[in-house]
Amino acid sequence: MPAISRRDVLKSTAALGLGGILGGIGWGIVGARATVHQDQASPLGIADDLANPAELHSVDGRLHADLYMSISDQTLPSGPAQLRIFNDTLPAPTLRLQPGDTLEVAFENRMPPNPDRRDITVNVPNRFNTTNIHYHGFHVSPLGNSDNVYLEIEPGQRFNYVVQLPQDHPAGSYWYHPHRHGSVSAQVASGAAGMAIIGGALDEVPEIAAAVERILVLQAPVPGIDGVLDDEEPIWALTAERDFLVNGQFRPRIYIRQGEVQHWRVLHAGDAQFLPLRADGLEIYEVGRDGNPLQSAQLTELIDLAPGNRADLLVKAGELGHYTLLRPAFNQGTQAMLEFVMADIFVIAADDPRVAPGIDFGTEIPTGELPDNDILVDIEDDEITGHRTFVLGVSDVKGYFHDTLFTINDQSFDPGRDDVVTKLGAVEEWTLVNTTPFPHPLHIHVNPFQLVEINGEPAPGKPWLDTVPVPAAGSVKFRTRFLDFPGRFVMHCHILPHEDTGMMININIQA
Ligand SMILES: [Cu+2]
Repeated sequence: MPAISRRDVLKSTAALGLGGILGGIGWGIVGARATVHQDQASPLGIADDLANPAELHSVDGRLHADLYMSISDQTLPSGPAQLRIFNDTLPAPTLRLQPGDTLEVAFENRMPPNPDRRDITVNVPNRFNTTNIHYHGFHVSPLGNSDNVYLEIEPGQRFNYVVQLPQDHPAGSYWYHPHRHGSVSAQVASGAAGMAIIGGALDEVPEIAAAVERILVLQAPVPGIDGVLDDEEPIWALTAERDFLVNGQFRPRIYIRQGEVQHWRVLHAGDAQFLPLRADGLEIYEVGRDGNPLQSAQLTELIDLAPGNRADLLVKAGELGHYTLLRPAFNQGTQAMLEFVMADIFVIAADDPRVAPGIDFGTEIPTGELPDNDILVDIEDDEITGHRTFVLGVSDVKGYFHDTLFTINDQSFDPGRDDVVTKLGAVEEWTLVNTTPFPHPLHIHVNPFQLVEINGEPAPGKPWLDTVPVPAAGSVKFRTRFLDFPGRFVMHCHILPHEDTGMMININIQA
């Protein structure tokens, strides 16, 4: 049994009464079955166990979320901070959806007017109180009031998003975060992010369905020097993220019973540092990446997440004792990153009385092939309709932030330029070549891609991803189908200070 059963959800609906979180900015739904709200809670019911974030569940094909962004008083390990975040929570609520659902987000920008006085120059961080929302990894329209990252929602404005998921939307772990060019790094570095889960595929594997599910949203909010962040400087250095939080908690405790297998959905919602993760003494099997199932469960010692990546893990506990979820020291390009402990893990007795009654657990790891998401079929050579190469670079240009412009094919971002124009239905192979001494995690909107090569070598398992680290002075090759949704969207570096300073292109898919 999963920890959060349908029975619990129904109970929570009854407790809240209908419409407990119905926002009602113009949706006109009265008395219909409301989106279900579930408070944050430990999946084991243990008081000091890591709580899953609060959740909103779709009902009868519809999820209505009231979200706002404000400058919120929070306490970080480094002290009090004022953070630009959604709904005053770190992280924002998890959105739990099914393929075919309609997601309605009634969004309100509650931040104060922008204080900027200088002329706005594209590719210079600016107007930190202007925002929007991106549905990262969703295969949905990039137009209008859907996943449109060109929107600029100004302080005091409201906006109603309607995001229609296709019936064959791949299942998996996704997320949402602001994406307004110029303020995306400041807001994501503040902690504005939440998980989004689309049901199906992996969830139906019996061994995974039997596992208690944990959500781990990893973030390291960076406060301003004096109160609210009003300058890019505090987040510019790769080492700016110091105290990583898990679901808003610093170094939380995670409980797991002896012999238990838990399903961890891990989201890297930080803005710059990579997160290699290990939990020595526990068995970790990766079963999905960026929401998409791997071919089979892979036993691994090190889970390597770039900013934006998600991993679905099965974690199996052995001997009783204390373990850690650790980010070991490593080098990100030429920058040495320090080791730190993300969480303490306690393996407790299978019948530990602290666990709430009736929370069963699975003990098995699936051994066969994992189910595919239907539309993620291997792209073979004869399907390719075009090839392109993109060179990632950086240049010194006076007048820009730190005299730096990040570039793709020697150009920094221009909102008015179409860098790629192609037809709906095109199937392309793209090579990304990194000329810099740092890795850049490239993310493309709307359509996932199949990674086929890393540094000229075949990519093991050819995984489907939406964010791929391009190694320092290295390259990757991926294949993608531009399906279902015409319109304009972007590909960019998910080290977000790099995006805000130019490493992004426009892709225009013509019907
Ligand atoms: Cu980058």
